[in-house]
Amino acid sequence: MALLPILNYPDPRLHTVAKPVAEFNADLKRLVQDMQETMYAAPGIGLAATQVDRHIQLIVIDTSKEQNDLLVLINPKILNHAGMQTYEEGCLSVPGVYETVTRAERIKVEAQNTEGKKFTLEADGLLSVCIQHEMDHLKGKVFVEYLSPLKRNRIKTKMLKHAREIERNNY
Ligand code: QAP
Ligand code: CO
Repeated sequence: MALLPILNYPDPRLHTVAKPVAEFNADLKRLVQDMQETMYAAPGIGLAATQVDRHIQLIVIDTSKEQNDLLVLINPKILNHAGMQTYEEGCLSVPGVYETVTRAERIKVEAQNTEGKKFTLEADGLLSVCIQHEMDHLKGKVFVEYLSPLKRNRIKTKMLKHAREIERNNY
Protein backbone atom coordinates (compact mmCIF):
# COMPACT_ATOMS: atom_id res chain seq x y z
CA MET A 1 0.00 0.00 0.00
CA ALA A 2 1.17 3.51 -0.72
CA LEU A 3 0.03 7.12 -0.49
CA LEU A 4 -0.11 8.66 -3.95
CA PRO A 5 0.68 12.34 -4.69
CA ILE A 6 -2.46 14.31 -5.62
CA LEU A 7 -2.36 16.81 -8.51
CA ASN A 8 -3.32 20.33 -7.47
CA TYR A 9 -5.41 22.75 -9.52
CA PRO A 10 -4.49 24.41 -11.92
CA ASP A 11 -2.25 21.51 -13.00
CA PRO A 12 -3.01 20.98 -16.73
CA ARG A 13 -2.94 17.17 -16.23
CA LEU A 14 -6.28 17.54 -14.38
CA HIS A 15 -7.83 18.25 -17.80
CA THR A 16 -6.85 14.87 -19.28
CA VAL A 17 -9.78 12.74 -20.46
CA ALA A 18 -9.61 9.24 -18.89
CA LYS A 19 -9.71 6.06 -21.00
CA PRO A 20 -11.96 3.11 -20.17
CA VAL A 21 -10.44 0.31 -18.10
CA ALA A 22 -9.98 -2.74 -20.32
CA GLU A 23 -8.05 -5.16 -18.09
CA PHE A 24 -9.27 -6.07 -14.62
CA ASN A 25 -5.92 -7.29 -13.34
CA ALA A 26 -3.69 -7.13 -10.23
CA ASP A 27 -2.27 -3.71 -11.23
CA LEU A 28 -5.80 -2.28 -11.19
CA LYS A 29 -6.49 -3.79 -7.75
CA ARG A 30 -3.25 -2.30 -6.41
CA LEU A 31 -4.21 1.15 -7.76
CA VAL A 32 -7.65 0.84 -6.09
CA GLN A 33 -5.93 -0.01 -2.77
CA ASP A 34 -3.52 2.92 -3.07
CA MET A 35 -6.28 5.37 -4.03
CA GLN A 36 -8.42 4.17 -1.11
CA GLU A 37 -5.53 4.68 1.31
CA THR A 38 -4.77 8.13 -0.18
CA MET A 39 -8.44 9.21 0.11
CA TYR A 40 -8.82 7.99 3.72
CA ALA A 41 -5.53 9.62 4.77
CA ALA A 42 -6.48 13.03 3.35
CA PRO A 43 -9.25 12.61 4.61
CA GLY A 44 -11.63 12.83 1.66
CA ILE A 45 -14.91 11.29 0.50
CA GLY A 46 -14.02 10.80 -3.16
CA LEU A 47 -10.99 10.47 -5.41
CA ALA A 48 -10.73 9.97 -9.18
CA ALA A 49 -7.72 8.28 -10.84
CA THR A 50 -7.18 11.54 -12.80
CA GLN A 51 -6.23 13.26 -9.51
CA VAL A 52 -3.34 10.83 -8.97
CA ASP A 53 -2.23 11.27 -12.61
CA ARG A 54 -3.61 7.92 -13.80
CA HIS A 55 -5.91 8.57 -16.73
CA ILE A 56 -8.30 5.64 -16.57
CA GLN A 57 -12.03 5.59 -15.66
CA LEU A 58 -11.72 4.66 -11.99
CA ILE A 59 -13.24 6.35 -8.91
CA VAL A 60 -13.22 5.54 -5.21
CA ILE A 61 -15.87 7.04 -2.90
CA ASP A 62 -16.75 6.67 0.77
CA THR A 63 -19.31 9.09 2.21
CA SER A 64 -19.69 7.15 5.50
CA LYS A 65 -18.52 8.71 8.78
CA GLU A 66 -16.68 5.55 9.80
CA GLN A 67 -14.71 5.21 6.50
CA ASN A 68 -16.00 1.64 6.20
CA ASP A 69 -18.24 1.76 3.13
CA LEU A 70 -15.96 1.93 0.09
CA LEU A 71 -17.54 2.25 -3.33
CA VAL A 72 -15.37 1.53 -6.39
CA LEU A 73 -16.75 2.64 -9.76
CA ILE A 74 -14.97 1.56 -12.93
CA ASN A 75 -16.13 2.80 -16.37
CA PRO A 76 -19.17 4.54 -14.77
CA LYS A 77 -22.07 5.82 -16.90
CA ILE A 78 -25.08 7.87 -15.81
CA LEU A 79 -28.17 6.06 -17.15
CA ASN A 80 -30.63 8.70 -15.99
CA HIS A 81 -30.95 11.67 -13.69
CA ALA A 82 -33.73 13.68 -12.08
CA GLY A 83 -34.18 16.92 -10.16
CA MET A 84 -31.62 19.50 -9.11
CA GLN A 85 -29.72 20.19 -5.90
CA THR A 86 -27.06 22.62 -4.79
CA TYR A 87 -24.26 21.51 -2.55
CA GLU A 88 -21.16 23.12 -1.09
CA GLU A 89 -18.36 21.11 -2.71
CA GLY A 90 -14.67 20.78 -2.02
CA CYS A 91 -11.94 18.83 -3.81
CA LEU A 92 -8.68 17.20 -2.75
CA SER A 93 -7.09 18.87 -5.81
CA VAL A 94 -8.29 22.35 -4.70
CA PRO A 95 -7.48 22.32 -0.95
CA GLY A 96 -9.15 24.99 1.20
CA VAL A 97 -11.75 25.97 -1.44
CA TYR A 98 -15.46 25.24 -0.94
CA GLU A 99 -18.06 26.53 -3.38
CA THR A 100 -21.70 25.85 -4.19
CA VAL A 101 -22.44 23.83 -7.34
CA THR A 102 -25.82 22.78 -8.81
CA ARG A 103 -26.15 19.20 -10.07
CA ALA A 104 -28.77 16.48 -10.56
CA GLU A 105 -30.50 15.38 -7.36
CA ARG A 106 -30.89 11.68 -8.17
CA ILE A 107 -28.90 9.55 -10.57
CA LYS A 108 -28.85 5.96 -11.75
CA VAL A 109 -25.33 4.78 -12.55
CA GLU A 110 -23.99 1.70 -14.27
CA ALA A 111 -20.39 0.72 -13.50
CA GLN A 112 -18.04 -2.25 -13.15
CA ASN A 113 -16.31 -3.53 -10.02
CA THR A 114 -12.64 -4.61 -9.78
CA GLU A 115 -13.60 -8.04 -11.19
CA GLY A 116 -15.17 -6.38 -14.24
CA LYS A 117 -18.70 -7.29 -13.15
CA LYS A 118 -21.37 -4.74 -14.14
CA PHE A 119 -23.78 -3.33 -11.55
CA THR A 120 -26.22 -0.44 -11.27
CA LEU A 121 -26.65 1.94 -8.38
CA GLU A 122 -29.19 4.61 -7.52
CA ALA A 123 -27.98 7.57 -5.50
CA ASP A 124 -29.31 10.83 -4.10
CA GLY A 125 -28.03 13.55 -1.77
CA LEU A 126 -24.30 13.67 -0.99
CA LEU A 127 -23.50 10.35 -2.69
CA SER A 128 -25.13 11.56 -5.92
CA VAL A 129 -23.14 14.83 -5.78
CA CYS A 130 -19.92 12.96 -5.07
CA ILE A 131 -20.36 10.51 -7.97
CA GLN A 132 -21.08 13.40 -10.39
CA HIS A 133 -18.10 15.40 -9.07
CA GLU A 134 -15.73 12.42 -9.48
CA MET A 135 -17.11 11.51 -12.93
CA ASP A 136 -16.35 15.10 -14.01
CA HIS A 137 -12.67 14.50 -13.10
CA LEU A 138 -12.63 11.55 -15.54
CA LYS A 139 -13.79 13.97 -18.27
CA GLY A 140 -11.00 16.40 -17.30
CA LYS A 141 -13.36 18.77 -15.49
CA VAL A 142 -12.72 20.33 -12.06
CA PHE A 143 -15.66 21.73 -10.03
CA VAL A 144 -14.27 25.29 -10.10
CA GLU A 145 -15.08 25.31 -13.83
CA TYR A 146 -18.77 25.70 -12.85
CA LEU A 147 -17.96 29.02 -11.15
CA SER A 148 -17.77 32.46 -12.77
CA PRO A 149 -14.46 33.28 -14.54
CA LEU A 150 -13.79 35.91 -11.85
CA LYS A 151 -14.12 33.42 -8.99
CA ARG A 152 -12.18 30.76 -10.87
CA ASN A 153 -9.30 33.16 -11.59
CA ARG A 154 -9.14 34.20 -7.94
CA ILE A 155 -8.91 30.53 -6.95
CA LYS A 156 -6.24 29.91 -9.59
CA THR A 157 -4.14 32.82 -8.31
CA LYS A 158 -4.55 31.67 -4.69
CA MET A 159 -3.48 28.10 -5.58
CA LEU A 160 -0.42 29.27 -7.55
CA LYS A 161 0.60 31.63 -4.73
CA HIS A 162 0.24 28.80 -2.20
CA ALA A 163 2.30 26.45 -4.41
CA ARG A 164 5.06 29.08 -4.68
CA GLU A 165 5.13 29.48 -0.89
CA ILE A 166 5.55 25.72 -0.41
CA GLU A 167 8.31 25.75 -3.05
CA ARG A 168 10.11 28.58 -1.21
CA ASN A 169 9.84 26.79 2.16
CA ASN A 170 11.38 23.65 0.64
CA TYR A 171 14.41 25.62 -0.50
C1 QAP B 1 -15.75 15.63 -3.67
O1 QAP B 1 -14.01 15.95 -2.12
C2 QAP B 1 -16.95 16.21 -2.98
O2 QAP B 1 -10.37 21.45 0.68
C3 QAP B 1 -14.76 14.95 -2.74
O3 QAP B 1 -8.56 21.01 2.62
C4 QAP B 1 -16.82 17.10 -1.91
O4 QAP B 1 -13.14 14.57 -0.60
C5 QAP B 1 -18.20 15.92 -3.42
C6 QAP B 1 -10.89 17.87 1.15
C7 QAP B 1 -17.95 17.63 -1.28
C8 QAP B 1 -19.31 16.43 -2.79
C9 QAP B 1 -19.20 17.28 -1.72
C10 QAP B 1 -11.02 19.15 0.67
C11 QAP B 1 -9.96 17.64 2.14
C12 QAP B 1 -11.69 16.75 0.62
C13 QAP B 1 -10.24 20.19 1.16
C14 QAP B 1 -13.22 15.69 -1.03
C15 QAP B 1 -9.30 19.94 2.16
C16 QAP B 1 -9.17 18.66 2.65
C17 QAP B 1 -12.49 16.84 -0.47
CO1 CO C 1 -12.45 16.60 -6.84
